Amino acid sequence: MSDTFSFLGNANAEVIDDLYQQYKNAPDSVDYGWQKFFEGFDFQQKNYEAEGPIPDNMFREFKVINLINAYRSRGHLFTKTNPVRTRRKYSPTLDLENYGLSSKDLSTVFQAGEELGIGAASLKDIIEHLELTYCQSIGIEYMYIREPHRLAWIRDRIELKNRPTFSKKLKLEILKKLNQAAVFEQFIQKKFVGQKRFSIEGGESLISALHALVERGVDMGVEEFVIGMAHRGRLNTLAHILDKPYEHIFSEFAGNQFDGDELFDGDVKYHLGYSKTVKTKKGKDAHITLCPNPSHLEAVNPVVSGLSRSKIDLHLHDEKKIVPIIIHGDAAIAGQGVVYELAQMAQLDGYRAGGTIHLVVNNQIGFTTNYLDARSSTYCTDVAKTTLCPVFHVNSDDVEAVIQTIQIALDYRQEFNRDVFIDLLGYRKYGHNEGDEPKFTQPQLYNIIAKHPNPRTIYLNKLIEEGIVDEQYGESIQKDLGILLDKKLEEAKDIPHSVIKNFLEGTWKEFRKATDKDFIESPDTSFNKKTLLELANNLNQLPEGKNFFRKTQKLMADRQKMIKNNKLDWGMAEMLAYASLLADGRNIRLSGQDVERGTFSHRHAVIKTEDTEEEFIPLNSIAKKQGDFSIYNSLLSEYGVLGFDYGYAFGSPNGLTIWEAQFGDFFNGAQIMIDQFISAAEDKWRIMNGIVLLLPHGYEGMGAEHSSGRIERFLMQCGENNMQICNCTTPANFYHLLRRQMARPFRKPLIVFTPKKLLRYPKAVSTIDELAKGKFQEVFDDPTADPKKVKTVILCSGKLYYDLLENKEKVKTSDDLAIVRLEQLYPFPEKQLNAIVEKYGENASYVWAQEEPENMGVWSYIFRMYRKIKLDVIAKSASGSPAPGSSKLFEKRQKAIIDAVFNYNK
Ligand SMILES: Cc1ncc(C[n+]2csc(CCOP(=O)(O)OP(=O)(O)O)c2C)c(N)n1
Ligand SMILES: [Mg+2]
Repeated sequence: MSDTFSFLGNANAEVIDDLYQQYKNAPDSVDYGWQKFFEGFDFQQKNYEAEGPIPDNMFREFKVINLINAYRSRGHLFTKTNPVRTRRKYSPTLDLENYGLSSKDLSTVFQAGEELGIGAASLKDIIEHLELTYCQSIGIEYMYIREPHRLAWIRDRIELKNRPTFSKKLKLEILKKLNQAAVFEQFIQKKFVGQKRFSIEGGESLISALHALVERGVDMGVEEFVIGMAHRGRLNTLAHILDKPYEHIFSEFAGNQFDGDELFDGDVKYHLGYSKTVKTKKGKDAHITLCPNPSHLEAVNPVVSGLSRSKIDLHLHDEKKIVPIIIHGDAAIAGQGVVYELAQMAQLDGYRAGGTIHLVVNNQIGFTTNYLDARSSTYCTDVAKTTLCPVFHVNSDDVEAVIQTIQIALDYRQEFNRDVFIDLLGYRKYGHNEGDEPKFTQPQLYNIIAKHPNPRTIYLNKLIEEGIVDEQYGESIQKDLGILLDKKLEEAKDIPHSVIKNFLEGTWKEFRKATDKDFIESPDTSFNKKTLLELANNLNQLPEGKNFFRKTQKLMADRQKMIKNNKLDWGMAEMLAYASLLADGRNIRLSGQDVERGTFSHRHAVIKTEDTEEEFIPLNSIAKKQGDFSIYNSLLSEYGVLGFDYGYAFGSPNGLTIWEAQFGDFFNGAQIMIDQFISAAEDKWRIMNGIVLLLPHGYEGMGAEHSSGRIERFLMQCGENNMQICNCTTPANFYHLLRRQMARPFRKPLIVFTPKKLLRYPKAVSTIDELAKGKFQEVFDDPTADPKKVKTVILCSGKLYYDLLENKEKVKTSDDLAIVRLEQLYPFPEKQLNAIVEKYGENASYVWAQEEPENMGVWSYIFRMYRKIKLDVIAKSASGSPAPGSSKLFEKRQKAIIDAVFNYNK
């Protein structure tokens, strides 16, 4: 660095110096203000000795520049954004003295005003401009943005255009929306005393913000909005943004059971999803989807992103036509790690959704916990900085500032397709819910809040002062809405059952709910053999004229050989399942850690050229007309990524959406998605989802981790056909299972425990006929057992079968043993098992064998599910961890299981 500006003595010198060098090379490449500034600097330099002292006025110009930059980067710390509390004190302040200036300089005219676009101006005017821009109701954090054009976009937008004018018409509209937000809450407060509604009072301008977002968005070409939000303000959002009829909301308050279905458990009113096409004031359509939301805060976020992405991929084909909106609480956004996971996903190829608008309903409290105990960071939004997203902190009592912020944020999002955060600083009028007493924990604050006028009153008074409306107007809009709400409450009394309107109704209209009968047997999933062979051939061709790694060429040759020898391994069957679905026009999305190659190097769905690392995806060139195959190595997250793919599957019921865990164990990082969504969504929200989870599972002496995908946890959560749990032993069965997922007129989550050892195990192969014909087999009987000789029927699942088979083939005296495999654990294949029992008779002994400890695996589940026979168990003894660390100990225990099986009844 040259030291032209080193006298400034801090980081700014370096920045200005760089800028100066840039100016020297190409004057037009720097902002106009800086051009003028450097022109002046050069002029001064020419007129003084080059080595001579910097003239005092020049020196002061730099100090003013320093001050301007201080406002830009620290101004947000000194705003008037908190409606009910004085802010914490930060230093250094923006006082002149901290920048080497004093009140004596206030009337001096500085060239540095050019930098702000106001031309040469007195220091007083410069400061006034800075105060108005950076220190009123909006605080802006953006100076850390590294791309100069994004930074300049925000700076110009706020410094040059930060004086919005709202027309009288718009002001009346803003008042109307605030009136709706406030009066609706007050009405419910009166009519449903003490009932939980998680009022938005104190943050009513959220509704104004969302309304402005939709109106402006549609004007800019946005067609859809996908919203994820928690409890706070949800009913108000449903009523005033998604136009959910008041009478339906009131009917739910009355506690009516949901329509029709006794088996459908439903959920509390502030969790249900909803979607609707609403009309904007210009008569244009806006399709808005509010995702159903579990209590588990922030869990819905990746679902919103995934759903939005599926809409982009499948029908919008343009990130600018959809806006994902996530509404956070201040405590939740700071405390929940999934927020960080999603922030990291936002710009990744496989997980981007065009930039999310994050709105924080910052009421400065989480349940009873003060913000000082809720985070270490200054702001609850500080996670935004990890990915250098701009953050706006706005006083939510100043509704015009809120709307102005929304406009900038939306424009920024549409320009750059990046995430943007808006921190709406308000308060919570009541306790956490309406039955809660906040004065137990925040007596002082709630004394202040009790006296604080609501945002509607504040805005009404502002408009009265401006002469736009009078007091009577305010009273009349309040009264009119009250009359309407009374009428709707009466109408609600005539609704016998609450109506649950399926969110994503249109997307799912061709699917029906599954019944018990659907699971008795699997549908035919055969596929024309000739076409399958053609697909297999196309799949294993490398493109001409490209340079591939020798081992890759061998891999393709080996796969060709597999087809010739009619012995298809696991990876091949998986690829053919995909190829056959793609050839039928289905889209497939597969995501997870290292899925492109496959953790165990068995998939190779993405092949790279050796010299340029160019990607080749064979599955995308298997047929002239085919569906899209998308595969993405994910970031190292389970919760966020599974949530995203689950959301994607919501939007893509006609495509196959798969998430694979690196090892089955690691799904537990995404346990929340399984508990809150995958296992329970249909029962709570009456929505289906066809997500597939591939969880590598099996005991191979790798230690306590990497062995178990925790089958027991999934089985424990099964009921009412909520999901399918399978553990296949043949490539063909896995192939049919994947095809089955698309073959039925309904969708159910599918959890597949996938093998590791079997990926290369010589006996775990299938023929092309086994793929081309038939269907998924829930149970495999022992193909060699003679029922007349069998005394013991071993029931098992997964890879243990092959360990037992090896031994059976070794031990000649095992004719009295049948080894039966359960390939599907849930829905429970009762009919198929009954046939087994009928075949081997009631006198045979039935034993469940598993390699997991007795307190894990399938044992306690099958013991509960199949009570018609006496069932014994062979398993390792109960244990705290799934498997031992020592491979010797593992082998010993594994042998003990096998010995116990073969010595049973002897
Ligand atoms: C993951 C999770 N942990 C705990 C809770 C229980 N809980 C419900 S609301 C709430 C406070 C949330 O505070 P904040 O995010 O600021 O939202 P607010 O209620 O203030 O709008 C808590 C702790 C929850 N729902 N989810
Ligand atoms: Mg809060």
